[in-house]
Amino acid sequence: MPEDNTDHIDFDALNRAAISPPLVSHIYTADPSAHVFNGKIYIYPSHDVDAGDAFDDLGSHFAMEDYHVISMESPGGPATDHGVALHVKDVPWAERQMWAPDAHEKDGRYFLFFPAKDHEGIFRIGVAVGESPTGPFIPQPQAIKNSFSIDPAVFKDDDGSYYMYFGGIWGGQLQRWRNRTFNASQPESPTAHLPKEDEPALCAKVAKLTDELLEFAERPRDVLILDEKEDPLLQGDNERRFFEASWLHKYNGKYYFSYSTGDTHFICYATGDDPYGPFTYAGKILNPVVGWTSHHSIVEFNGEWYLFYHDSSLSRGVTHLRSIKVTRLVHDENGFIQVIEPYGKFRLQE
Ligand code: FUB
Repeated sequence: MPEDNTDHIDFDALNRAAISPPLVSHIYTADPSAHVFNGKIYIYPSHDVDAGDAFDDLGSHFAMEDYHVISMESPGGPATDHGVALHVKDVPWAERQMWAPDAHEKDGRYFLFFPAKDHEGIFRIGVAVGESPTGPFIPQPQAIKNSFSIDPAVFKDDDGSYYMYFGGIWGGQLQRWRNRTFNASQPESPTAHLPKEDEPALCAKVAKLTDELLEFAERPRDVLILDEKEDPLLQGDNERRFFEASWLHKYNGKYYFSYSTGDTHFICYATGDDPYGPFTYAGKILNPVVGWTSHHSIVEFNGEWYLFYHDSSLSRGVTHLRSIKVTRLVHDENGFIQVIEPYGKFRLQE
């Protein structure tokens, strides 16, 4: 993931125009997965730090070590940091890079789902369990069996089933799992092992979780995204194909799968009639933010919908030092989501 060239940006003007301030500014936070538990908003973000690792296209500069939980009584209100909820040193199977997490609740217990590189440098997804939405969370000794790649997002359907959506290309290693085992062959370039531009794009994955929410109940399946002709999106369709940052929400009986397009910096979505898909591409949700990455969640609170997202405005463009934000999200009368401009009329220019 290359460092942004942000020399041309007037950050004072951009921050004045931004539709949301950072929700917290005493630490850097990113990848906000928001949920409503017991009538209150809990956000499970990455905790960005500057560990001094050089920028590269595999995201080595995202060297996060722990997770904090942030809570809010309402989207406009103050945000409370509940401190360290889980640290990598307490996770036996994990070595580094605590990337985008998510959490869910079942029967009064709370489950933190998180990706990290194991001792072989392979991304896996783990679970840690707590008695409170703010942790602390006790990690399982092993990662979820047969888990791989990054960015878990857990959706609870109306029938009580829980599904995990996950995956990310380039630094997220999804392209190395095309044949069900990790392809360790060189080169380590983030774009090696990807399909060709005119081939179907790599898909995010989805798997139902077991009743205990500690393992996959099935082999992960592809989250297929179709175009308007019902053909799979192609790998070369960079403005629409899946890159990372899966999220699933349900609105008026439809399933909305949203995600980041990575190197084109959009949050997009596709809709379907089943949690497994297929999904049909439906449009953009969020235009590019400052910083290379974009990552979000969508949650309903008191009858309104909200987009939690991040940008690098507080760090004045440092791609791995991001801040979580929130804004209203509107589904129109046909169920389409209105596109959000993160800085109003202020435009990011190349
Ligand atoms: O925060 C590290 C990585 O950056 C996340 O896992 C991706 O989704 C991107 O936001």
